[in-house]
Amino acid sequence: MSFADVFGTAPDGSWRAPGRVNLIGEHTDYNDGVVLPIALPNQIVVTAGRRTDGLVAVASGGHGEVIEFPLDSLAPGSVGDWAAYPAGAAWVLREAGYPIGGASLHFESDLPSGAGLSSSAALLCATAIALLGLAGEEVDPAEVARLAQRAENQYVGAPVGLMDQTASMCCTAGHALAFDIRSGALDQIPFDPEAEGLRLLVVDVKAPHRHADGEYAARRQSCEHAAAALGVPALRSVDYAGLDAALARLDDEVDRRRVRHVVTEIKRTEDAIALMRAGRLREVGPLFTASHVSLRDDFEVTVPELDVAVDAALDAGALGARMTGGGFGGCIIALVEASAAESVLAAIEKAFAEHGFAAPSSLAATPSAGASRIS
Ligand code: GAF
Repeated sequence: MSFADVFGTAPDGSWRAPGRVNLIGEHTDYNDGVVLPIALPNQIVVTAGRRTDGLVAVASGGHGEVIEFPLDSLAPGSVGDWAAYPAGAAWVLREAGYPIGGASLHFESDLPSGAGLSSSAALLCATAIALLGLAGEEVDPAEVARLAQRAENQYVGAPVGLMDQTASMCCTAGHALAFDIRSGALDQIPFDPEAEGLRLLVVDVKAPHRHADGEYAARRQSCEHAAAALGVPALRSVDYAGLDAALARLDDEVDRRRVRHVVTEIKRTEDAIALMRAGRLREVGPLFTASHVSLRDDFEVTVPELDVAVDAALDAGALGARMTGGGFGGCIIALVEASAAESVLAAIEKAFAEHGFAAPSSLAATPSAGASRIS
């Protein structure tokens, strides 16, 4: 069903916000670190029309069910389920003083949800730019990302970092986004694997998310606890060269492993950015693999499906492979020679069948443009 079918009026415009995969720099964003995502071609499209009754009305996909909520009485937690995201976007814009009004919003998506590809951030960002667009407001994309993160933290109650929203808003086609969270610097790094005879595979391992929310919050707490014990504002302040000395000052064995992941991951991300800037993408492969090992053994956010997919990709000749996103399910990425793409995918499928896992699926990893108005 279209916007007109659901709401009986013509829309005033449509906007889009993409999902992302992170090339490297996992669980570093809430430690003031560095991340390197690309936006995907998969996206959420919102078609929107102004309303004069002070309501926001949202409808999703092919069915006509409409959820309505009054703008004036929005408060954290007041709207639940998937509509919490558009409600959170409306709430945060009002809190920040933007003069947004009532709206009818119709969402369509080809971005799988629950696959670790940032469908939540895309939903928040798409809603935010649509509401701002209807109000005639021009807002810097990085600022929209910060507002979307605030909505996810404070309205939805998920303690996520700033990577996903910034990727959805600020990525550009043909580039990976080197985002230094501490300085706020956004650098577009040319990323064109095909030009070097390579391909980036994204494979959804179709694992059900297991305790993802609680485990994510626990990882974040552990990092904050360790930073406080070390007397630094965030783990970014722990120098790679001083890592062993810092670890020796921590009593808690689990915190020590979490810190080792974060500090080594920030170093790997900086190294990957330098290699990509120098046109040496092939050499990034081993950094991907080292990242996965660290996420598996020190940060403990992988699940068997992610580990089996990575191992199968490497055994089949991938230059590097790792889980991407928050973990506990989701996707892996693998950097492969273009000529090996089919055989690496086949090897992952075979390994999944042997382990009795649900069949995985793959997506095109074309580095795409961040959120924008369509019409
Ligand atoms: C999730 C979060 F939303 C991000 O902020 C980030 O922490 C990521 O997990 C791990 O790198 O996607």
